[in-house]
Amino acid sequence: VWLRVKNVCKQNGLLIMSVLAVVVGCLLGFFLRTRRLSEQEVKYFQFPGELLMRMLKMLILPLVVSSLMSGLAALDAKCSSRLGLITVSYYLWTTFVAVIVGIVMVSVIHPGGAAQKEDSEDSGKPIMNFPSVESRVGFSQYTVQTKPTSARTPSQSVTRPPLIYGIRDDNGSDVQNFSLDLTPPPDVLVKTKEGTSDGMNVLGIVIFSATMGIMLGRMGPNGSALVNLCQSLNEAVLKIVAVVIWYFPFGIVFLVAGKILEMSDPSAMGKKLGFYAVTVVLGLVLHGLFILPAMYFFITKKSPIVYIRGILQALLIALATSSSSATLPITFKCLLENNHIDRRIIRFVLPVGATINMDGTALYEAVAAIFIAQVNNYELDFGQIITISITATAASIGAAGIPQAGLVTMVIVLTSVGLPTDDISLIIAVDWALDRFRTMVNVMGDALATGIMAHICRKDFIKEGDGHTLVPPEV
Ligand code: DAS
Repeated sequence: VWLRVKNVCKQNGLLIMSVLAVVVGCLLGFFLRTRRLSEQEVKYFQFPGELLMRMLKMLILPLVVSSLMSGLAALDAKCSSRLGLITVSYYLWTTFVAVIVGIVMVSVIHPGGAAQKEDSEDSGKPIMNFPSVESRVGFSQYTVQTKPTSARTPSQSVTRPPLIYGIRDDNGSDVQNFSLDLTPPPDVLVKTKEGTSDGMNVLGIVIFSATMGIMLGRMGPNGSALVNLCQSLNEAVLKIVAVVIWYFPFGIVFLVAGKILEMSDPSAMGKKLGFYAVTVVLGLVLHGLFILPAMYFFITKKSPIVYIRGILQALLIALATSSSSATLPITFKCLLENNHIDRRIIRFVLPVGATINMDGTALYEAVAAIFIAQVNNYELDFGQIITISITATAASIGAAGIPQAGLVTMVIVLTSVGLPTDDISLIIAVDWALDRFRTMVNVMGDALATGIMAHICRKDFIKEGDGHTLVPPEV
């Protein structure tokens, strides 16, 4: 109990400091706007916030690579049974549905304001040119290059070799074969005011890590050395994230104030942020309180209301701590004692869910990415929307069950479609609140999935004794 109290106080301490940081950042930003600072002074002032963004970017790759590889490798070792296969398929399906819900909500509500065809050169905003997509396959530049776009002229050398590519004719003529070229074409790299920031080859890295994780799992003992290395790396990175998170409040003050100094119309942005928060919450409510319970009802033909009542305590801890990992023991206890789910099912489905199943995070990252595109007046094409769907799903799998992990992996989604990652500072002001709601949906998704798997696999076990002790046939 003491540990739980200490943990909740620690989280609330972080919450209170985050809220205070946003308030202080806003007040400071509006105050400094009256002081008419020079551009150089604004730059110096923004540095602590920029430092926070660089910390997040520094953590992205080790966090995603290690959590994907260790999570999927561990999963695969147990995934020999029907339960594992159905569980992973169900998790991927609900995460993708959550992303689609988010995309529909943000496209209908359009919180970033109607796209005006203003010339972004004049507004001092990052200049970004999305490639005119000539390929007719899926999501354009990031997967299959059937024809070099006009931007890919022979003289423009790509800044980094693609992770995976086929053989192609480099003199700018048609591709001889399909090339799986995951390098963002030069014209998609975001050209900020200072120069060209690099667009990370994120999709390739995510695909590589996921594939490697599954392969390592299939290798059994031969792959255990690398799996252990990834697990240690993941734990080390999570400890660094836990330290960085305590820097958040300080960084948030300068990020929020620095953004307010830059904005041409802060009050309009405040309104857009309000609509953005409403869009996220509506999407989370729709997915968490309607779609997921509906899936539970149609599969188990049991009342989701009774089931959800059994996990209310876990949902409240998720709201308080904004950490699905910290909530795990409570969720386990609720499912075992209140919902009478067999512990063998809980022991497998729940930890896997806390690792790879984050519907709330996936929905949130898709909404946030499209909101940032709207705020920057960029019309995303179909290929980029598909890319966002895939990277938001993958980023949520890579996100850890700790506070504001979704903010860290957000960088993946933004860079996969060449959006300015610095605009994360726009949404950071409300992230501490939205994090709690998306964590609740993450926990809800894992708990309902456990009930569904218990129903689907009920025939795989022989009831014995008091009817709750289920013995698998092989025991
Ligand atoms: N707070 C994370 C969790 O614990 C979710 C997120 O940051 O998106 O699930």
